[in-house]
Amino acid sequence: MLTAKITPSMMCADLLHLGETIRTFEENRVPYLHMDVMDGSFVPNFMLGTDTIRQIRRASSIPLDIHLMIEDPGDKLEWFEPQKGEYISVHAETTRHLQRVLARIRSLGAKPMAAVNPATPLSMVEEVFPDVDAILVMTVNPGYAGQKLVPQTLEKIKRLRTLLDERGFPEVEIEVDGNVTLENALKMRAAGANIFVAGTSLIFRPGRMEDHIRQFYEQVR
Ligand code: S6P
Ligand code: MG
Repeated sequence: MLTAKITPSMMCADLLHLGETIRTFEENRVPYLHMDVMDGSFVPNFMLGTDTIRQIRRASSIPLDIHLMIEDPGDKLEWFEPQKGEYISVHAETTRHLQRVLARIRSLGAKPMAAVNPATPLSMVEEVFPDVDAILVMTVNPGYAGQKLVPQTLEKIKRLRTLLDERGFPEVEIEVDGNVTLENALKMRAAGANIFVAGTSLIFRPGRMEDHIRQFYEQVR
């Protein structure tokens, strides 16, 4: 089983205390920071721009996990200056030449990830298993924080894990994004996910972030 990792969704962080939040994540050895990029077209919201990404990269030693919820990400990849060790995810729904874009992410030294919305079948990403480090299974419809889990995505995670293992890609990780409560994380983990986007349901819920991180690692191994 691949190691469980937490990736806090920075769009949920309190912007007025961003520096302290990043310090807390560094002290608690959070492995990635999830950066949501929304273009108001593919998803009904605007979020995190290129300057914000650049600034957070400068202020933190934690590699980024950049989730591009934008039309034609292949045309805009360089805007985000992908760095070695960072994950870059592009959606199967918006990327016409998915294999080409994933290969380009890899050639830039970053870790390619293909993302699918709840209603998108896994067949949309099956042919790019050799080109990815991870598949991102959206467990809510992208656009907002604070939504409820789309329940059938749990079974989808399980099917994906089986498919990856059967096809000879046991090292390809599964990231889950949306309503990752502790309770849902346990179910997602049992289904085969290993990278967990932590938003308002987990790390940014009331209480101390360090306690939420500890509790996550104690329970979701
Ligand atoms: C949603 C976005 C996510 C959210 C995250 C919020 O479109 O891609 O990364 O920020 O899901 O977490 P929660 O716990 O509020 O659903
Ligand atoms: Mg996201």
